[in-house]
Amino acid sequence: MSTTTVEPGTEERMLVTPSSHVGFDSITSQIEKRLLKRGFQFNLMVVGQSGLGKSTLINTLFASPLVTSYGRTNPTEAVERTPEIKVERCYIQENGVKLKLNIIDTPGYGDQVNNEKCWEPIVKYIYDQQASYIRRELTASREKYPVDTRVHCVLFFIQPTGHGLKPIDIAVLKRLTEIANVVPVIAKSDSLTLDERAQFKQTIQAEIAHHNLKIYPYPNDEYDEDERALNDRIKSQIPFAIVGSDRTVLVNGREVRGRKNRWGVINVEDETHCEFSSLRNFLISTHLQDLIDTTAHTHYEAFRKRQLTALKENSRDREASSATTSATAPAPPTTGVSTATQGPFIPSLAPGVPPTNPSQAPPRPTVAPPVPIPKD
Ligand SMILES: Nc1nc2c(ncn2[C@@H]2O[C@H](COP(=O)(O)OP(=O)(O)O)[C@@H](O)[C@H]2O)c(=O)[nH]1
Ligand SMILES: [Mg+2]
Repeated sequence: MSTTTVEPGTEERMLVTPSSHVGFDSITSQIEKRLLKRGFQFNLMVVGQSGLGKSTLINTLFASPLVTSYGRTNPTEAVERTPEIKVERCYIQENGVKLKLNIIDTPGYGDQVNNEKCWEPIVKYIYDQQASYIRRELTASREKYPVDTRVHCVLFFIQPTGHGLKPIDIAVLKRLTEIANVVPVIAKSDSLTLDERAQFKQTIQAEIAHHNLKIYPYPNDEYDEDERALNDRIKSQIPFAIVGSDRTVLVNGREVRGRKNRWGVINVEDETHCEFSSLRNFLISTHLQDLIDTTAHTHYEAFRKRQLTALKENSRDREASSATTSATAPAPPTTGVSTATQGPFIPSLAPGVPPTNPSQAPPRPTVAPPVPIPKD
C-alpha cells in the first residue's frame, strides 16, 4: 500500500491507493443501474405563437409522434382566450433508458389582439410546479422521490420576421429567464435566406445583451475547461435557427426527416440546412442533466429561499403583533380555533394578486407565488 499526502489547501485527508483491487470503482455502475430502474424525468415547455411549429419541433426532437397540434387550423375557429396550458405526459425508451417526458404547451400565447400580460398563466404554471415541489418536500412524511413537475427548459419560439424581437417577446423573455432555463429558437428558419438568418441572429443576440436577458446556459464555477468551451460555442449559436418536420422524405434513396417543397428538400438533420441537430445535441445529448440540475439548484433554490424567508418573517411579524396585542388590549373572545391548528400561512405573494389584508402582508419580493403550507 502506498500513501501520499494530498496537496495543502485541497482537503485535509490522506490519499491512500489500495495495493489490490477493492471494487468501489463499480459505484458508478451501481448508481447507473439504480437510475436506469427509476428512469429520468424531463419537463419541457414550449412558448410561442400558434403556427410557429412548436408541436412539430417536439415530435422532431424525440423522433416520435408525441404531440398533435392544438393550434387553429381554420379561420372560423375561435382564438384561445388565454394561453391555456396543456401538458402531454409520455415516456420514451432508448437502449434501456426510460425518459419520462412532460411536454408543456402554451397554445394561445401571443395570439390575442392585446397580448398584455399574456405571460401570466405561463409564469404562474412555472411557480405552481415549484410550490407543489416545496409542499412535497415540507410534508412530515416525505415521498422518497417526490414527483418532479418543475419546468426544466423553456423553448422560446421567435417568429422568423428578420426584424428582431418584438416588444412582447422581450417582456416575456424578461420574466421567464428569471425563473427558468430559457433557450430561444428561430422558428421555421427555412423562410429566411442564409444572409437574413445570420443578420437576424446577430440582431437578436444584440437585443439579448442589451436587455441583459439571462439565457441558458449560465456561467458556473463547477464547469471544467471543456464544458466552458462547449457552453461558449452554444452561446454563440443561440438562438438556434431550426426547421421541424414530423415526416420523412426520400433523398438519394435514403429516408430523412425533412420538408419537401417545389425547390427541393430541407433535411432537418443536415447542419448546412439548419441548426436543428445542434439544438438536439445540446438539449438532449449534452445538457439534459445540467438543465435538470440548474432548475433544482438555481431556479428552485431561489424560489425556496424566498418562500421560506417570507414565511419566517411572516411568523415573526405575527408573533410580534400578538405580543403587542396581549400587552395592550384585553384578550379577544375565544373563537374555539387555535392558531396552532390553522398553521402558518402567507396571505398572498402572487404577482398581481393583492393580499387579502395589505396592512398585514409581508414585504413583497419582486416575484413569488403563494405558498400553501402543508397542514401535516
Ligand atoms: N416551413 C416550415 N413549416 C413548418 C415548420 N415546422 C412546422 N411547420 C408547419 O407549420 C404548421 C404549424 O405547425 P405546428 O407544429 O402545429 O405549430 P404550433 O401551433 O406552434 O404547434 C404545420 O403545417 C407544420 O407542418 C418549419 O420549420 N418550417
Ligand atoms: Mg401546437
